[in-house]
Amino acid sequence: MPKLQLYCSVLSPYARKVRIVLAEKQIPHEFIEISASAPGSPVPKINPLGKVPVMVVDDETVLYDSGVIAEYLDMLVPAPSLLPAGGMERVLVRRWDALGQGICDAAVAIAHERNRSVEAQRSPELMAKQRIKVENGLAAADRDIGDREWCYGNALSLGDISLVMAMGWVTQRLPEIEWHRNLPRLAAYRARLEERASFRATANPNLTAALAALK
Ligand SMILES: N[C@@H](CCC(=O)N[C@@H](CS)C(=O)NCC(=O)O)C(=O)O
Repeated sequence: MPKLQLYCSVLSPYARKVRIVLAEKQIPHEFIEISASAPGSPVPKINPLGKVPVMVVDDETVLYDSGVIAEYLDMLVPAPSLLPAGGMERVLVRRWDALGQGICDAAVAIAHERNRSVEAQRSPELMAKQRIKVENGLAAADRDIGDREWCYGNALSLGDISLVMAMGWVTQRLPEIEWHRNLPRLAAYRARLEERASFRATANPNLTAALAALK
């Protein structure tokens, strides 16, 4: 097994995705809690994009972003498989991954805009535009998953992991988007997955409190 070092912040939803993959596959690794943007952070020296998660393999190969790291881990430890081996099946699971990722990107953009210290610089148009992406993305997930247990096939995949990390972040950071009221079926899918050991182990305490408030 190569030496694996994961640089990430426990608050990062993208890092949570990687941590769930590591937990599902029980892959030994060193966890380095770090903020990407704190003064003096080593992250920009490791990842030219200055973002977490970043994985350093055997002190030489740097991997980013979360999707690439997940793909590498799935190759390194094939069971349980989180990505079909190839063909259209793999493409479709990567598309689910992209949907979760895209919902999360839009939610993070809203939060960044809202956190601008100068109120006059905040753009309500940008926030509204990103909110539509979050809402449409969640509605598409609800429609396409329907009553099925998993977003693709008969087992957990990277698609489920990305979707649930995105739903978790939206619920926790943008509680005004009350998506779970409009999409109870999708909310039940998420609640079931959040009960898995790997999801519970990677939920931050605030998220747990947010979930408890929903019950
Ligand atoms: N597409 C990237 C997104 C990573 C990302 O945006 N991470 C945030 C933390 S949640 C970050 O490091 N932001 C710092 C920055 O953009 O400067 C992935 O999936 O890994």
